[in-house]
Amino acid sequence: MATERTLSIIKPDATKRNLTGKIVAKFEDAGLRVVASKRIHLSDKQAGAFYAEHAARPFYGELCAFMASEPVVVQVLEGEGAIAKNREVMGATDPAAADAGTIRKEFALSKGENSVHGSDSPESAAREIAFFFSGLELVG
Ligand code: DAT
Ligand code: MG
Repeated sequence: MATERTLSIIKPDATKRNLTGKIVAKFEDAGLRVVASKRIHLSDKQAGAFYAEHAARPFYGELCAFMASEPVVVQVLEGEGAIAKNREVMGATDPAAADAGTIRKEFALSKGENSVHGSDSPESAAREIAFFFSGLELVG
């Protein structure tokens, strides 16, 4: 499997509860490497642009407001099969359905406040990394 990069976001519910380090440790323990990282506070508009693919879903307004409610930590993770590996470490969207040991099982509060975002395909990863980072900020 090829070395890949994926976009990870530690969401407001997790930064607020001071869980950034514990979440990054889960990714690092799985063999993923942080090659870019920053803490930012999204505006409602920026959150809306990032999640534009979900604009028609009933929870879109709530999702954007939540993502803009507190700071987030956006990171690029690199490793073998990083896109799938990151999703595996995150666990299912709904923490009630997430496997034991996953970030969402251990830390997520609900389907909406679920602690982490991870790109779901190579195309999403490329778009989402470019949304937050310039090439200069990716330090492999
Ligand atoms: P994922 O984050 O696992 O890729 P997704 O892309 O389907 O899940 O949805 C994006 C985010 O939207 C998700 O992390 C939390 C929120 N969301 C999804 N389904 C929801 C629902 N039924 N109710 C409230 N929020 C939801
Ligand atoms: Mg998704």
